Parts: sequence; C-alpha cells; structure tokens
Amino acid sequence: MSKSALITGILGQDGPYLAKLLLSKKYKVYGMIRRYSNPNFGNLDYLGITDKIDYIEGDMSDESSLINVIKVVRPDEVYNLAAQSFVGDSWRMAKLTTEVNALGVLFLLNAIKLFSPMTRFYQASTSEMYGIGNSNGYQDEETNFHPRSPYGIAKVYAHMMTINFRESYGLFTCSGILFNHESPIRGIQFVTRKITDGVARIKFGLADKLYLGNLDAKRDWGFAGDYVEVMYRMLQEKKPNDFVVGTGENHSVKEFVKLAFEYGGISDWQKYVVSDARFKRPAEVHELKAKPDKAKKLLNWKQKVSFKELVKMMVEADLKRVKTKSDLADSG
Ligand code: NAP
Ligand code: G4F
Repeated sequence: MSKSALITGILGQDGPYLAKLLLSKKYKVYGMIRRYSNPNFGNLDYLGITDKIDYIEGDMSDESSLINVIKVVRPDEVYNLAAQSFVGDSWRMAKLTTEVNALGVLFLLNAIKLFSPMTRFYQASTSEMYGIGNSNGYQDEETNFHPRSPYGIAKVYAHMMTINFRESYGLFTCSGILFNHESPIRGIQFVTRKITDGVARIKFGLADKLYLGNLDAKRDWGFAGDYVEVMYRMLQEKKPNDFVVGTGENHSVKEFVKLAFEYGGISDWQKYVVSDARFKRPAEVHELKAKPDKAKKLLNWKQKVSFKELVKMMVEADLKRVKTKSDLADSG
C-alpha cells in the first residue's frame, strides 16, 4: 500500500520540491494551506504538480485546526515546513514568529501524540540556530546554539521540543538542521533570489540599482531540490535522529553578487549595487558553514548541484521570467 505524507508549508520553496519527490515515490501527498481567499500556487505550478496534491486548511497558530488536520489525515509522515521563515522580519514580527515557528510546532506534536502516534515527524530546523555558537570554523550536530534573531530563538524551541517528544513519549520525531538552500522558486526577499531577480531587471532595463545590506556575510548555500531528499531519507531510518545538512563550503554575499552579474552578462556589478542600511540586521550571523559528515555517512547523502551551478540556474530562470514579462508588456 502506498504511504501518505502531510506537508505543512506546501506553497513555499521546499514544499513543492518535497511534494514532487514524494509523488515520484507514489506517496499520497496532502498539503496544508492557510485559509486564504486566494492562495498562491505559483511554486507548485512551476514544478507542474498543483493538481496532484490534496489540500487541507490549517494554520500553525491555531491548535484546533492542527488537531483537525491530523485527525482527518492521520498520515504516515508529517513534514513540518511551515514557518515565518524570513529572519529579517522576525524582529519586526517577533510574537507572530514565535507563535508560528515555536508554539505551532508544540501544537502539531501534541496533535500527533494524541491522535496519530505512529506518524513519523520531520521538523525543519535551521543553521540560524547556531548564530554565533562555538565552532571551529564550521557547525555540526555538536555545536552550541547561540541564535541571533527571534526567528533563530523560536526555531531552537521547536528543535528542542521535537527532541523532547522523542525522549518523553517515544514518538518518531527528527530534525534536519538545514543550511541555506535556494532555487528559482526561492522567496523574493531572500538575498540570493533578490540578487538574481535584480540582475534580470537591470539587464532588461526595468531597474537601474540593486539595494542590499551586509555584503560580507557568508553562507553555506545549496540547492533546495537536493535538500528535500535528505528530509525523506531521515524518516525512512530505523531510528529517529537529527542531522546537519549543508555543502561544507561557504561564500560571501559579495561573491554571489559578482557571479550572478557575470552570468547575467554584466561585468561592472559595483556600478549597480548600493549599500542600504534598511537591509542590515540588528544582530547579524556573520558566517555559517556546515560539517555534514553524519548525513553523508548514515544517510549516504551528498548534494549534486554546486555553488556555481546554483547561481547560474537562478540567474537563467530569472532572466527568462523577466524577459517573458517585459515581452508581454511590450506587446501590450
Ligand atoms: P518558505 O518559502 O518561507 O515557506 C514557508 C511556508 O510556510 C509558506 O508556504 C507559508 O505559507 C507557510 N506558513 C507561514 N506561516 C504559516 C502559518 N501560520 N500556518 C501555516 N503555514 C504557514 O520557506 P522554505 O524556504 O520553503 O523553508 C521551509 C522550512 O525550512 C521553513 O520552516 C524554514 O524556516 C526552514 N528552513 C529553510 C531554510 C532555507 O534555506 N530555505 C534553511 C533552514 C530551514 P504561505 O504561502 O501561505 O505564506
Ligand atoms: O537570504 P537571507 O535573508 O537568509 P538567512 O537570513 O541566512 O536565512 C535563511 O536561511 C536560514 C538557514 O540558515 C533559514 F533558516 C531561514 O529561514 C532563511 O531561509 O540572508 C542571508 C545573508 C544575511 O547575512 C543577510 O544579512 O544575506 C545578508 N544580506 C545582505 N543584504 C541580505 C541582504 N539579506 C536579505 N534578505 N536582503 C538583503 O538585501
């Protein structure tokens, strides 16, 4: 019999890539969406799977809705990807970020414990939990957490609660501590997509500047399509466990900018990029770099797309998208 999976955050970046993977493995996929008058299926459309998913309404900040979702679906696996995931907004919306990213996870775990205790649970933890935690130039499963944002703090709560439900009630609950992962359907606020979209707009004359914050921050950037594979693998293991997932190399925002402009056929990026204090954070995470040895060894996982291939893929997708839009505008 085919397995069933519930994905929260189905309309975001990772949800569609994970859904596509699970559909290819013959899962019945349920996608939890918030109540909306007009939900945005653009990312699922991009991967051509909008009609292959069963949708159910639920909100991470509403416990009764989550109880209903779990009671109705009783899935074999839950992948909790829903979050207020933009770090920058988490200072401006600290309460909402805490309700959705921290308390919402407690509500979901409780619903599973009470109404579907055999369900396996994946929590989308993050390298942002490390913040400026101790490291020897990298972060692995042993590195201390010292989050620097309300987002990172809420994610530490959810991460520890996920471990606590495993230890207290014997539930199959896992966390993937994923480092930054990107794609052509990455949200437009995140720096990589903001850059590749900016390059395309500049190229086609729709913008003349790109306003960015801290160009010196370094991130370990991989491709989202590679990372959803590890979420799936974690829930197929004999025992629940937590894993760090990243490429093991990092690059500065400036390096990303330079390469993206090069792929866009623009050599003098300095002419277009403007430093703007609005995009700097009250407390920055200066540098993140994964040591994903455990995932490589136990899950036999390795990323396929390199940093350069990722930047190229994103620039090409945005050039195509912006060109189509400007062609349509020209033709009236
Ligand atoms: P994303 O594109 O921002 O998607 C998040 C999804 O969560 C959106 O579809 C959003 O729904 C949904 N959501 C927000 N608030 C909700 C609520 N109250 N109730 C129900 N759904 C809600 O994020 P992503 O990049 O796919 O990341 C997936 C998960 O991995 C997130 O938990 C993120 O924190 C975590 N993570 C991401 C990265 C990364 O680099 N991408 C790295 C580590 C961890 P709407 O579409 O309705 O807004
Ligand atoms: O792209 P970002 O907004 O991603 P950030 O803050 O690393 O968070 C992402 O990755 C986390 C995993 O580590 C996830 F948990 C989280 O949900 C999200 O997906 O910013 C990356 C870096 C930061 O240092 C930021 O200060 O880029 C710097 N940056 C410089 N200028 C900018 C900008 N970031 C944004 N968003 N916009 C700018 O103009």
